[in-house]
Amino acid sequence: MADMKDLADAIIKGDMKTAVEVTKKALDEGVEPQKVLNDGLVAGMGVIGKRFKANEVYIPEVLIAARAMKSAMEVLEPKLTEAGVEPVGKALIGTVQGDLHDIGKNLVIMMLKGNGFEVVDAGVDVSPDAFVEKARSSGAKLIGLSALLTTTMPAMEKTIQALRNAGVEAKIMIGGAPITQAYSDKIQADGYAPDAASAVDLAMDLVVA
Ligand code: B1M
Repeated sequence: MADMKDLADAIIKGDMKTAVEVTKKALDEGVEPQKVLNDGLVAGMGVIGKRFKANEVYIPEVLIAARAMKSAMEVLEPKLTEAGVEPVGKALIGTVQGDLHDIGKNLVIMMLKGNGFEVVDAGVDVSPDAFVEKARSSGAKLIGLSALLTTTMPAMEKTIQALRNAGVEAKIMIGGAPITQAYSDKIQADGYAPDAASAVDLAMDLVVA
């Protein structure tokens, strides 16, 4: 039987092959996709995050862990999205200019898709102008900005200003490890979510309720 601890360990070791195999096995055995995500993938990445912070591992180890997580997420994503039937809304989600972190953003996207949203992934290092252009071309009713670096937080404010100045009326939510509710209030986002699950609740409140 697939063990979520084995999956978390595979992510920690950056063992892509095992991470994909255990993810597939767990899904074949009927383990809830949400459990695979939280107890396996996110748990493993959380350990890497703590070790990186404590200087116990370095960027190469983090990169191979991220690569293992991404491969396993490719297996998991269709199962998470299967839960959604009719799209409940269209969202545009990206990581702001100067910031290349995409694991959290991708989780938010998966969770939104899993809860019935149609999502356009704007990618990483997205400039304010590019957000405006993608907001217009997609017609998304919800725009999500992610930032993981304190140095890229100001790009969120610039992006919000650019969107408002361009007359984009979509609701804007923000998130990422350094973001707080106070910062969200300060830059006049429509909402802040501390994690991917809360992002879904917030998205529902902003565009569905
Ligand atoms: Co980076 N990095 N990194 N990194 N990295 C952090 C963020 C850092 C805290 C590590 C540390 O020093 N302790 C630190 C930032 C310090 C700061 O600004 N205060 C840091 C640094 C400094 C850097 C570099 C500058 C390192 C260097 O080159 N010297 C560099 C910057 C590159 C750039 O972006 N320009 C860099 C590079 C990298 C890698 C490329 C090696 C890799 C990214 C790989 C990738 O994303 N594809 C990486 C990683 C993996 C991390 C850590 C270890 C893990 C981040 C992560 O994926 N967490 C991180 C340390 C840590 O977090 N402890 C670190 C797991 C993920 C699920 O969580 O993204 O927070 P998170 O997302 C959560 C919530 O925040 C929320 O939901 C998610 C799921 O629950 N959320 C949202 C996120 N976005 C949201 C959007 C929403 C709503 C909720 O609405 C739209």
